[in-house]
Amino acid sequence: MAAEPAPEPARKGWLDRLKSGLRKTGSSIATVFTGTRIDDALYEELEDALLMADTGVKATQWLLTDLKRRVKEAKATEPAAVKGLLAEALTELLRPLEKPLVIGEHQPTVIMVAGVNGAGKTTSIGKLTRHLAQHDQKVLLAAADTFRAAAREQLGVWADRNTVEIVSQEGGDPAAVSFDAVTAGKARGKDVVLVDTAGRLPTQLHLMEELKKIRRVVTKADATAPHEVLLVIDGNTGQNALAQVRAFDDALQLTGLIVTKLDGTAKGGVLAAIAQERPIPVYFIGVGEKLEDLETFNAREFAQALLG
Ligand SMILES: Nc1nc2c(ncn2[C@@H]2O[C@H](COP(=O)(O)OP(=O)(O)OP(=O)(O)O)[C@@H](O)[C@H]2O)c(=O)[nH]1
Ligand SMILES: [Mg+2]
Repeated sequence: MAAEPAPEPARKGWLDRLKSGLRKTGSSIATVFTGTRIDDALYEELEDALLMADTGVKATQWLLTDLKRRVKEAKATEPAAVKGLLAEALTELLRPLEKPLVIGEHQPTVIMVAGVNGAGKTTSIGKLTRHLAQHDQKVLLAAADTFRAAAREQLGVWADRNTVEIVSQEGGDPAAVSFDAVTAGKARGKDVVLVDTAGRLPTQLHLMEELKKIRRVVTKADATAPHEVLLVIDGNTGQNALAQVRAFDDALQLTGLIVTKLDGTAKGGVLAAIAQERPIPVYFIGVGEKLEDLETFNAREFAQALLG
């Protein structure tokens, strides 16, 4: 295994939280390797543990095949060595998800944020705003969740906390608010416009149409926008997360994901399933409710946290 530099202190604190969030998954996968022999029973137990961790049938099979090849190549004889090889296999599978969000190629960079109800869209936008402000980016928020007054207020609170401007309109049309925000972002020289949308299920077709409309109308305000279309996924959703990724990607052509609530009871394996079926970059992961609880995704760190 290649030597990696030790993580810096702030990042380590966050890693600990990710690890404790994924502890249950980690310990059930780790017990697979406590025996003394590499045999069919070990692989069967591992298969069960991976499936229990939301890895899904396809990604689990892929990992097992890849792992067996690695074990053969390395001529491994100890279960502990197999665990190390699994970490390698998982890291490689997750690697395509590791990609930074690039800001600065457009002025402003327009980022549209979508997802099911309660996934953590608005909270993630608040955290992302802070992250961007720390990198000296001027941010404008668009409250395109116009259905509920509470939703506008919630985004307003995040705007105040971050002291950034917000475009909002009582009971307005979400696409119109988004159009205004992109236009204002251009006029006011903002670096980033973040568009918050209302939660919806992919099965609510009229609401999915509304999202597509927001996307189209944003393009009318700026022919190159939206530059990023992000899906926020609750890490606790299990295999349904994969269905969400497929449906929102088909409707909106996603450019990135934010996976939230990995500090709780999430099992984490679903990222392997996503990597295998729709490898859309995971720009950030959420590990708590506070402003600073947003981190970039690192395949090796995540694989290690997942394996305990
Ligand atoms: N523990 C934890 N809680 C989170 C995280 N991200 C969001 N939450 C919580 O999840 C709940 C829903 O978050 P919101 O940001 O309102 O979700 P939303 O997707 O905007 O919801 P709607 O707009 O109603 O669809 C809130 O209680 C957040 O504090 C996270 O990373 N970890
Ligand atoms: Mg919201």
